[in-house]
Amino acid sequence: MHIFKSITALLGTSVLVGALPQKQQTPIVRKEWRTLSKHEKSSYICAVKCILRKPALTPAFDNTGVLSRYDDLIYTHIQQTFSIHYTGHFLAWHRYYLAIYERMLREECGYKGAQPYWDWTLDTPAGNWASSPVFDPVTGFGGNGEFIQGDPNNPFEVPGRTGGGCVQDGPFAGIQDMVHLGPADSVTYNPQCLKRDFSPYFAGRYLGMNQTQLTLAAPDFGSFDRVVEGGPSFEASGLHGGGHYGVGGTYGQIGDLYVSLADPIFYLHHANLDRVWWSWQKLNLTARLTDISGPIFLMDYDNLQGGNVTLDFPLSVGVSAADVTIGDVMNIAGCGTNGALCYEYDQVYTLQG
Ligand SMILES: [Cu+2]
Repeated sequence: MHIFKSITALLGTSVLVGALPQKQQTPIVRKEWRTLSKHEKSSYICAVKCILRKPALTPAFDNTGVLSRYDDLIYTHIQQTFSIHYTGHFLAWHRYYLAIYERMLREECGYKGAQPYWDWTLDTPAGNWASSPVFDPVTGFGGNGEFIQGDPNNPFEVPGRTGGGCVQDGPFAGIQDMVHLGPADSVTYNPQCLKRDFSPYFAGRYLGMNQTQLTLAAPDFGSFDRVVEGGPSFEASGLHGGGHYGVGGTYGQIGDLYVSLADPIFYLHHANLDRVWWSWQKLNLTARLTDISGPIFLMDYDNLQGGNVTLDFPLSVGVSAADVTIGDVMNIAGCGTNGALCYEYDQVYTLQG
């Protein structure tokens, strides 16, 4: 975070695309992937490919793996990994981050639509997982990686994993240097294919409507966030881990906490997490537009290292946009008057009684 502050000071404000993600007055509407037309799907994927090729704004360093605008975002996520997960601002940070990605696709790559979301409840139970339209080789993001034998004695093996190698089909198959960064926090150039390691079992267990309802039923933001994020172990997962490990398993990039966004499906998964948060907010909107809590520091739920975040807590996404506060992103349809964001969802989840 601090490194970007000094870079911004060095380069002046010209590298910033603007303080707010969208300047339009009417919210753009995010829709579910499978409801997009064929043309909308291909123009989204085309814009993703454009961002993957656009030169990075992050100043180059020795052996840099930060080559593209797409990498700019991965880099800032790597830098902040331990300060934006298992904290009170986890959802707010990722909400802002996603809006910046959406803006990059629109303003830098000519994409006309809104960021699509992936309602994974539609692809459960486990038996439906691999045939999700999101994984379609022609109208989606391609499917699983080829099967790689794992290590059954490794406690970090994701239960039910079925792949682990390079993706075999779809728009990102066969690209030897699709991913430049990682594994984990490595930022030196390391060309890799995109890997996936589906766990239909994991997805079925943590991404169904039962888990979504359990999440929506949380009485306050603090408990809501903890149900979404779950605990650090596989058994304690929530919706967040369900998507990461259901697609990424042990060996796929999206299962790697640092470089998870190297898989473009990350953005559809997180859009749906954001939609779950917005659905929860809408159950009692007036109160929940300002309901924020949870620790400033990683897993510091008892506040032994610091306090809880508040609405004026700053969020930084590095070179791609100016800092905002949590308060700026509480309303997704603020449109400049009530915050930094200006989008809506075509549908939200409701709490089933
Ligand atoms: Cu993250």
